[in-house]
Order: sequence, then C-alpha cells, then structure tokens
Amino acid sequence: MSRTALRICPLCEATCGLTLTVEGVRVTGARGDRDDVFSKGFICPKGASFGAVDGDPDRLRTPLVRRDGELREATWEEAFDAVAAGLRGVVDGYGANSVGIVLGNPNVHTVAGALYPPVLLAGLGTRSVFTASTVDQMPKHVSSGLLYGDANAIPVPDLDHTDHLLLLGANPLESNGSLCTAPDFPGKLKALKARGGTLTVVDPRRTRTAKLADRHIAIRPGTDALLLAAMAHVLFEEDLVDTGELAPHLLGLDELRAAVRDFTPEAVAAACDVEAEATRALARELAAAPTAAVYGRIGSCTVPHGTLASWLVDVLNILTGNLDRPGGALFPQAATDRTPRPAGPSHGFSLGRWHSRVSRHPEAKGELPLSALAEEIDTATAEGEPIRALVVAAANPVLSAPDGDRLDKALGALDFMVSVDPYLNETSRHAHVVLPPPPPSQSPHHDFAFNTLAVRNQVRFSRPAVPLEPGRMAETEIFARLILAATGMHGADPSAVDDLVIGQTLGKAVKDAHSPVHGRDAQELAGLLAGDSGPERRLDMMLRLGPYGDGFGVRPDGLSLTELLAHPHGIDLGPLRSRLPQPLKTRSGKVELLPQPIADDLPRLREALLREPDGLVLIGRRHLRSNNSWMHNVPALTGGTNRCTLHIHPEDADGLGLVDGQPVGIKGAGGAVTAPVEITDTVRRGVVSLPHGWGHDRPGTRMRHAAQDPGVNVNQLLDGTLLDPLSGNAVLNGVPVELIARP
Ligand SMILES: Nc1nc2c(c(=O)[nH]1)N[C@H]1C(S)=C(S)[C@@H](COP(=O)(O)OP(=O)(O)OC[C@H]3O[C@@H](n4cnc5c(=O)[nH]c(N)nc54)[C@H](O)[C@@H]3O)O[C@H]1N2
Ligand SMILES: Nc1nc2c(c(=O)[nH]1)N[C@H]1C(S)=C(S)[C@@H](COP(=O)(O)OP(=O)(O)OC[C@H]3O[C@@H](n4cnc5c(=O)[nH]c(N)nc54)[C@H](O)[C@@H]3O)O[C@H]1N2
Ligand code: SF4
Ligand SMILES: [Mo]
Repeated sequence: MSRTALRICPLCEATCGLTLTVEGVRVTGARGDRDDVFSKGFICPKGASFGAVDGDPDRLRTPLVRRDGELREATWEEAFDAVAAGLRGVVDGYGANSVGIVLGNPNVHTVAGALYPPVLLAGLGTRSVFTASTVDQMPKHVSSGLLYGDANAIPVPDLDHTDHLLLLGANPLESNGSLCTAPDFPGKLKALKARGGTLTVVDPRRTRTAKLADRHIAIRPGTDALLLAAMAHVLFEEDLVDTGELAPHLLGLDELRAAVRDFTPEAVAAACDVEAEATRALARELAAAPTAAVYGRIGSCTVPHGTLASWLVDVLNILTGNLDRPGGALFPQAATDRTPRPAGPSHGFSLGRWHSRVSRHPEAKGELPLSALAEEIDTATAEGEPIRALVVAAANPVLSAPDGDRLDKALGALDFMVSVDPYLNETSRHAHVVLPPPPPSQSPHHDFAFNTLAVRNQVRFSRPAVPLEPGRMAETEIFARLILAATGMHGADPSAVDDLVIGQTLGKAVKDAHSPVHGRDAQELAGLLAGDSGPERRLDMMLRLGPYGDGFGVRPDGLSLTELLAHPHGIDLGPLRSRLPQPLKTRSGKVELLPQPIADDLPRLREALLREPDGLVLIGRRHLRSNNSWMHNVPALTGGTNRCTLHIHPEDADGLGLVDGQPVGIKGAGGAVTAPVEITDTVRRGVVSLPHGWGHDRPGTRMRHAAQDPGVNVNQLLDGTLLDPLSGNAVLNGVPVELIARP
C-alpha cells in the first residue's frame, strides 16, 4: 500500500514543497506539491530524485566508533561515551579553544542544524569556529553588518516585481538560487522578461542563465568590485543618484561620492575587460528602470574583493533608490524572526574582536576562515594551543576547503574527532566517532534560515514523512546529546537542552518591554507550548514570539505551531514590504554608506586597477544535478554532463595544443590535479572552469558509486592563503593556474 506525505525539499535553497510517495517506510517517488503556497508545484531533477538520495544504501545506519584504529559499528551509548571522553579530555587538558567546530552547508537545511549549533558554541565557549560561510557568503554578511549593523540583514531582489535585474556571479538555472530563496527561479526570470523587464548577467561564462539574458557581460574573473565601483561613479558623475525615500536613513553620501571618484569606467575597462561605454550603459539603465535590483552571488563573493563587491551591490541599490522598495531589493520578514524592536541607534557590528592563532586572521561574525583550519590544527605557536579535537557537523572540508591534502593530514593527527554525518566520506573517515543522522524522510523540516532570504514571506513546516527506523536517532537528539557530552553533562536527558533554551528565551522575553509577553510568567508560558518534541516546542515558541505570532494569546489569530500544522501546504505571509528603518542596528541608527573598514580596503581595490592580467585563471561551476560534495553517490544524478571536466575556450585550447577529452595537468599554488579537457566557447578566453566537490578517490570512504567516477578536487589547487581580508572568505574564483598537456 502506498501513501503520500508532504515534505519540503532540503536539497537546495529553493525550498520546494514535495509530495512524496511512500511505500512502507521507503520513499518511492517525489513530485512538486501544487498546493504549496510558495513553490506551487515546481520541482527540479534533484527533488525528483529525493527517494534515491534518501534511500542511498551507503548511508550509515548505526554510529561508528574507532577501535584499534578501525571504525566499527557501535551502540549510541558507546558512541556518546566516546564523545564525552574524547572532548572533555581535550577541554580539561588544553582549554576550550583547543576544540574546533566545523559546521557545513546542510546545517542550513535541517531543523537540527538551525536549533542546536548555537547552543553548542555557547556551551563550549570555543573561538575555534569554522563554517562553510567563509567559503561562500561571509563577504555579504560583513557588508550587511557594516552597512546595516546586522550581518544577517541581507536584502533580497524582488524577483516577482522588479523591472530590471542585474545579476553578477550567479547561475540560478543550475543552482536554483542562493541568498535569494525562490522556487522556480528560472520561471521567475522568464516572467520578468515576459512582463517587459530586462535581465543582465555578468559572468565569465555564457551560462544557461546568461543565455536567457538580454545582455551578457563576460567579465574577467575577480573584477566585479571594479565594475560596480565604476557604475557608482557614473551615477554620481551623471547626476543619476536618486535615493528617493531612503534619503532620511542614509549617512555618508558625500564621502561615498569621493570614495568612488577614481573608479571611472575608463580606468576599470582594462582590468575588467569591459568597455567603458558598456559600464556607463549598465549604470544608466539601472537608474532609468522604474524599479531595479542588483544581485550578486558566489562569483562576486569568493574573490579577492568579495566584501567590497557585496557592499557595492547594495550601494547601487541604494543610490538608485531601489533598496527597501517593492521591485527593488528588500529585507524579508520571517515568521521565526525576533519580535521587531522600534528603530533607533543600536550596538553596531564589529570585526576582528579576536584573531586566528597562526596567521592572525580577524574573526568575522564569530568565525575564523575555513581556509585556516588546517594550520590551526597542524601548527604550534607561542600564542596558544593548537586545535586537538574537532566536532564536524554536516561538513566535508577535505573537499570543500582549500588544500584538502594538508587538511586530510591534519585531521589524521587529531587527538579526537567526531562527525555528525550520514556518510563515511573524505572528511568523516578521520573521525573517532561518526554519528549518522536519519535520512531526510525521517526528519522534520522548517527553513529557519532560508525564510529570512525568501522572495515572498511565507511559513511552512513538515513533520517527518516516515517514522524513525528502529536503531535510528533523530538528528535533533544527536545534537542535544552531543552538547551534553561536550559540556560535561553527559548522560543527562537530552530534553534538558531544549528546556534550557526555552527557559532562557522566555525569561528574556518577559523582561523585554517590546515583547508581546512582557510582564508575564515565563514558566506559565513554557507550559503553554505545543509540540511533540523539544524542537517542536522551540519552533512553537519562536513562531508565537515572532512578528506574525499569537504572542501567547495577545493576538489570537496570530501564528503558532498548531496553526501551522493546520496548514500542511504552508501559510502565505504576503509579498516583501518596505521595512526601513526598523532592521537597522548600526550605532548611528542609519545606513552607514562608507563604513571605516570598507574605506580602509579601497586602496587595495585601487591597486587592482593597475594589475596586468597574464596567464590563465580558474573559476568554478555548478551542475543542476549535483550539490557540493555529497550528491555524487546517487546514480540517478551522475553521468551525462554532470562531470568533472576542465572547460577551456577553443582559442586557449588551440594555443596550448589541447584536444577535447585529453587529460590535462592543472597546477596551482596548493598542488596539481589532472582532468579531461572539455573545449567550449561558453567560457571566456583566459579562463578555465572546473567544478568543486569531486575527488572521491581517498581510501577508507564508503561511497561506492562516487568512488567509481571520482573526479578531482579543484580545491587542491589552492594553498589557503588567498583570502578576502575583511571577511576571511576563501578566494575560489579567479585563481591563477598553469596547464600542462598530458599525453
Ligand atoms: N572550489 C570551490 N569550492 C567550494 C565552492 C565553490 O563554488 N568552489 N562552494 C563552496 C560553498 S558555497 C559551500 S556552501 C561549501 C560546501 O561545503 P560543505 O559545507 O563541506 O558541504 P558539502 O560539500 O555539501 O558536504 C556536506 C556534508 O554534510 C553531509 N550531510 C548531508 N546531509 C546531511 C544531514 O542531513 N545532516 C548532516 N549532519 N550531514 C549531512 C554530507 O554527507 C557531507 O559530508 O563548499 C564550498 N567550496
Ligand atoms: N545544482 C546545484 N545547486 C546548488 C549547489 C550545487 O553545488 N549544485 N550549491 C548550493 C550552494 S552551497 C550555493 S552557495 C549556491 C550558489 O549559487 P550560485 O551563486 O548561483 O552558484 P554558481 O552556479 O556556482 O554560479 C556562480 C557563477 O559565478 C561565475 N563566476 C565565477 N567567477 C566570477 C567572477 O569573478 N565574477 C562574476 N561576475 N562571475 C563569476 C561562475 O561562472 C558561475 O556561473 O548554489 C546552491 N545550489
Ligand atoms: S529546486 Fe532545490 S528545493 Fe526545489 S526540488 Fe530542486 S533541489 Fe529541491
Ligand atoms: Mo554555499
């Protein structure tokens, strides 16, 4: 007998609602949920393969514990005993900073990854925190922190209503969008064109997204900040600045004008390889459009001037009056956001409150660069202890971070490592304990992170589609037990973690004059929480205290978990609306247009004007049927064009005497790899492209299908020293490489 169950797809940022077909405890099919208030039936090949991803026979079913050098199946009790002993031994012997924490991308796609890591960080008190953010969007957080005082206040292009979209370094036709949660991004771009709007794409490759555009600018990698600065220059020079209703909220417009004075379209033309007239046209069109949005993603972040480029994206939206207005770029308001406080001066955003031990990288948002993880483990200094134990959750930095070989060695030398991961892969193979979460069908889902980045305000929750298999442990419980083991409370009831958070949050809320529960009794409120489990009660609490919440009875028609459960296809909360000045948390209470750290970094951008490009540079690419490093084990999603080949322009191939399909050695600062050449004019001259997440050929892993066609690890070409200095973000695009023809 088959049945259907609703489940939000966790496989990318688009968060599509799926209707799963379930036979017994197995997911045998997935289609788009037409009644989903947000995705309205959209699905992509990854979502359609949900059953295969979920039911992968290589997923681990029981914990593994290392004994006599080998990882063996163990009970949960044995596993957590080993975690408690391993972590506490290091904390007690060397202090909290000698325990490192690495949080990977899928944490933003799970309830467990949203609710528990903050408690783990606070409980352990370590400064050795590394996440996928510093190989991704940290520049955007830093620019938002500096402009708005809140690193998580990220404006999202109003895709459904804009008249003009300037998209840089993003390929949503393959990625389905990022920092812009929009099911059916391709359909939304087509709709933009159908309503007479225009799409411009800036990308060194003629991507599927670029093919859809009215105009494609094949910029030289790593130079977006120059192009954007020149556009800002043109807006000032040609008197096109019109900040509209933003004007009273802005600080530093004159200083900004002076700061971009040197960046004329003529001055940046050679570096960007974009003609001055084209840059002027981009600026004029942006200013002339009734509404417009500039949107930058991976290709604008993972570059030497990632923070400046991210800042300039917002600066252009501001100078044209498009920030915070419908059709422009707006701040979403998610259902689990904190109760909005009245506008006014706040605490602001600080960078570099501490530094990494070895290379003295400044922290950003409480994190150190993932690029520095290996040296923080393998290098002793006088300043303090190296990292001796590591907690890795949903991360595979051996493939996703620079210089995997060095990190691989460093992980092998740790006193203790625990991985929360469904696979034994390139990273988790070094763990002393592997704690495998259940597959997504057995987990609840709510998009805590992506709802704050969505193009429409909405809220959805899926309970597990399938009950937990015997012997499985919910990932929320795995995290709760891990927190207890790491903080000296091993053996306590895991619900203690949720009770603690609920007690603290409600305790603060009742004392907060702006909270709907001000003056009430925290314990009584805790008793009112609905939900089957600790995490559900926490979600109920967040919804009820949130901007649309019932305020525990104050607004009886407001949101709660009970209300959400009554709407299995979700609740629509309306289009994005203007919100300024409320989201601002700067010290001035204004948008600070030219923050000091940005001003201090501009001379480095000026130097880039003078750099003579020579030699080939490497960039990445994504494929629709892949996702970072962990989906190459699903036969339905591999093969075809989803392959690890080096794209090269025909003229560059000719110059080097390369023929299609030939293996070529690629050499970078961190090492060399060999991949087959794929000659294509979709990549511009002077640029080669290799996808990331491949390199599944290390011994001791258990991903049988991936190992058959392993590909190579592009990040081996990096040595970890190339960073955007403000954010600590790795430079993954525009990296100098040499090619060596192989017979
Ligand atoms: N050269 C280059 N490198 C890049 C990038 C690039 O564009 N170019 N992109 C970067 C970006 S944007 C990112 S986000 C990072 C991603 O890098 P990582 O954060 O390392 O993420 P993944 O490679 O996706 O690996 C995810 C890990 O989580 C595990 N996992 C999957 N599902 C779950 C789950 O439900 N629970 C748990 N606990 N674990 C799970 C997988 O088995 C895998 O081990 O890579 C970065 N690296
Ligand atoms: N299918 C699939 N979907 C995914 C993922 C995946 O691995 N596969 N990963 C997910 C994750 S973790 C993320 S962060 C998002 C990322 O989402 P996107 O940012 O849309 O990612 P990409 O598809 O890598 O697009 C980046 C584009 O930047 C271009 N580029 C490279 N260098 C430069 C440059 O210097 N300037 C400019 N202007 N462009 C440049 C590249 O050619 C590429 O087309 O995708 C998510 N969705
Ligand atoms: S677009 Fe993303 S969320 Fe939607 S079905 Fe595909 S992988 Fe899942
Ligand atoms: Mo990412």
